[in-house]
Amino acid sequence: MFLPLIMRIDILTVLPKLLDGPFSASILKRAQDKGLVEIRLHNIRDYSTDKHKNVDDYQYGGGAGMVMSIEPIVTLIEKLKKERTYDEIIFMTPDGAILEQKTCNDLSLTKNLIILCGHYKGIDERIREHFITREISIGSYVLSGGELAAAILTDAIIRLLPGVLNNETSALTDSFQDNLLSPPVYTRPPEYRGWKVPDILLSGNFPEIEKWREQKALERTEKRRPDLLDN
Ligand code: 6GU
Repeated sequence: MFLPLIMRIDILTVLPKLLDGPFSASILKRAQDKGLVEIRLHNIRDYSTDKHKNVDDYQYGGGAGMVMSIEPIVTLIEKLKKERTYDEIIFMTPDGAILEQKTCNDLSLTKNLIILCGHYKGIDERIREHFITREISIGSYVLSGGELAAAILTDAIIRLLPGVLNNETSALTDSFQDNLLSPPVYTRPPEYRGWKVPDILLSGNFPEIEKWREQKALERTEKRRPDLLDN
């Protein structure tokens, strides 16, 4: 079956090397090989007009930490925008909205995304004001840069695209899609060191197995993530 290109993601970074790995193996690689998604890494430094190829500078008002400069980033964004229309220009930053499955679902329905990876003390605020449409954090802790966060966001989006996962239903049964954690799973052997697989899973009684799974998913969610059940 022929599946057309669904999505294009342009990632803007000062450390493209950090992102070579995550996109060159397993599901993300296969999705690109199948032509379902095109991921392009752009080195912001290539757009610096500075004689030392600097992409950051001291912050106005003083204070520790360099700030990513406006010019190279805007040059790059405007070059990309000439070639296609972007649904979102996302900035990866610890002060963004915490990433949730719902956001990944929404973004998986878009066509063209730019993801800008932050670094140093931050980026010139004018980039955020005039270009960024969405700011995303992957959790309440600080990373050295936005690259690893961008890889996580990209992974979470791409695995939702039709044709990416072998079993198309499997993304639908993920933890979080129904606000429940997944139930425990087992494979062979049925007994290992006396540790047995629950009898129900070997029973062949599929309606009962389904009930058991729902029960376990609910128990696990109540115990570990009661916040998911609140809404
Ligand atoms: Cl998106 N960037 C950085 N630098 N740190 C983070 C983050 C992003 N999300 C959580 N911590």
